[in-house]
Amino acid sequence: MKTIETWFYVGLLAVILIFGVGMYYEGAISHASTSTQSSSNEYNITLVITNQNYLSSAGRDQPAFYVLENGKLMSSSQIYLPGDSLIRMTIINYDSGPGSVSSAYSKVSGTLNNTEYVFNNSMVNSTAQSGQWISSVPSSNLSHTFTVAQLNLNIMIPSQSIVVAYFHTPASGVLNWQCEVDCGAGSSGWGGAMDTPGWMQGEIVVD
Ligand SMILES: [Cu+2]
Repeated sequence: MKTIETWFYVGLLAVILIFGVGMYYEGAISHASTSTQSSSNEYNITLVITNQNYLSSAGRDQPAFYVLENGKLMSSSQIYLPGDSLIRMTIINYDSGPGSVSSAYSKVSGTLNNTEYVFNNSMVNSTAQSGQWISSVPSSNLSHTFTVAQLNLNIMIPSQSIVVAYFHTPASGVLNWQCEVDCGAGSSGWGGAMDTPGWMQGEIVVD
């Protein structure tokens, strides 16, 4: 009786060990291979850029970023993201270009492999799924950027396109986002939307 009981517990321990190690390996493999796919703490957010927004301080139409939430366009003056997470950001841009950007922001940075996926370039309403990974957008086709200096994050947005980019958030904090393309009002292009929160700049609240 005693021996049978001992063997039972030895067997149980073996099952737990084998199963546990197997699960650990499976977890490690799926974590490594899904860095561009879904993972448990991946968070999806979609931004939309439109170009027919009347801004009184500019006296004319200006482009603006919105956060798409439950089918509604919400203000981008404060964008909420979870901390310590892989963010999958989709940006749907109905605006055209081109605009100029300083050389500091002429490449995609701060994203997975310093790249971003662009599809439907110049065909924002197309449902075609083909696209490509890119590391920069030529200024002749650049419309806006979504730039967060504190994260060295620079997502470049071509005219009338859909962009998908992956990046990680810090544990917590309040960051500033800014478009770095001179798409606003005034002689410099840095007035109007460019210096108005919820248009071409704002905060990212990470917690
Ligand atoms: Cu812009």
